[in-house]
Amino acid sequence: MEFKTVSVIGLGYIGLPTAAVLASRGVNVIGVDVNENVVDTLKRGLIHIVEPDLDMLVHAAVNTGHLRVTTRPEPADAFLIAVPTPFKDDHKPDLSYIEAAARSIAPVLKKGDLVVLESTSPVGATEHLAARLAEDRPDLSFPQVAGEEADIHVAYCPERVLPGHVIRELVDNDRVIGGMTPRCSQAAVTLYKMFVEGECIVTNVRTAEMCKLTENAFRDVNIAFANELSIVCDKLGINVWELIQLANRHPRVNILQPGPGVGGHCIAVDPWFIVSSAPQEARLIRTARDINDAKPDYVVRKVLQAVNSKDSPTIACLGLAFKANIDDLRESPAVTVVSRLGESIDGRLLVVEPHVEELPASLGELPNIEFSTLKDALDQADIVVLLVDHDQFKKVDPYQISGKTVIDTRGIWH
Ligand code: SAJ
Repeated sequence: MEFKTVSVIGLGYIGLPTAAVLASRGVNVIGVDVNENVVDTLKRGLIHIVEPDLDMLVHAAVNTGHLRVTTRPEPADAFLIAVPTPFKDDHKPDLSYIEAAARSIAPVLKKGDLVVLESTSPVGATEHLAARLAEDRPDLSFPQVAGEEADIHVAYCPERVLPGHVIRELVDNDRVIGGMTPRCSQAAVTLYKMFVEGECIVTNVRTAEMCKLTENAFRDVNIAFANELSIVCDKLGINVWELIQLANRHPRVNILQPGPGVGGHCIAVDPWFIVSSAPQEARLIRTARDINDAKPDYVVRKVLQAVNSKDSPTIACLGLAFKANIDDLRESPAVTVVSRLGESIDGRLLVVEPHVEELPASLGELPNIEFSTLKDALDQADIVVLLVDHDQFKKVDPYQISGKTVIDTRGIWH
């Protein structure tokens, strides 16, 4: 099987780097995104997201002509679907972007094509995708009916890259590949071997879907354990970071770090896909979500207690991103903490986030919240709330915070 042209559907945090890496291997890549602004930006060789080294790679791919971007799918030998899978208000997965991707590629599919779903998805989503494609293309056969003889090969292969290290991890990480039939898996392995140096491990489609959810649920449960420990330790007057360091000296213990909550669009979302598939059974996974989701409010209560003993204090809030050294504020617990503090405190809040240019709109609307430099905030604050462990904050000199009430949710100054 040969893939001369590969189409990547969805040019976001996963689709765009994947398209660019494939193009850098000499493959003709057609990048498709429904957002015209994104397509216009990319056509100019620029990028709309922040990820180290991605700008150079995209610029080169567009300049050499190996990456072409458009809003409408065109024929290709393989289609990689990397669209968002958020959840709805009730925490049930929203598959509408996958369905829209299926509708958009169905008209250009031809016999022999491979379709791979990369979006993090609930178990059964790939079969759902294949069913939608079959509905729109009754002239072609699909694996759910034709098995190994199908005209179209369908597989699931989850992305597992860590934001901030995407380009390296795309190439180095092992890939789990679940085809709807062994031949589908084989086709997908051939495709990924064009740029993946890690191992491509084959399984069935439902196991591959569950594997991705399991990885992120495992991390969520481990962080929930750390977050619960931090609350227990507050009650007992124990330094949780020292405790975890000591416990982790045991050869079979590896506890993650407590924080102000779990953010981003993966770890805080994906475990819900397991819970919604097995609500009675997935009790630990649901509890972990609840514990992590409740952590921002716990931090807010701690700050309010500190405020109580002071006369209209000035509060420095350090960090808004969902984790260290990135500019991504999506689902960030730090933003939740600042916004709740802004609503409930009369005093001034000086917010420092070195990775963005201005406050997000939701915070800018509150009159008592100001965007500040680190120096100004530390000079003026009575209370310092550390929300993100950015490198800049780790370098703060102890004298800059001495005499102030410090609430360090990440344990960088403990
Ligand atoms: N966090 C803690 N304590 C920790 C580790 C993380 O509070 O010890 C918090 C972070 O501050 C952040 C959140 O958890 O708010 C998530 O950060 P993260 O670094 O754990 O994960 P993500 O969301 O950046 O990326 C994860 C990764 N999954 C795993 O490590 C199992 C990545 O490999 C996945 O590709 C990505 O989700 C994804 O796209 O699913």
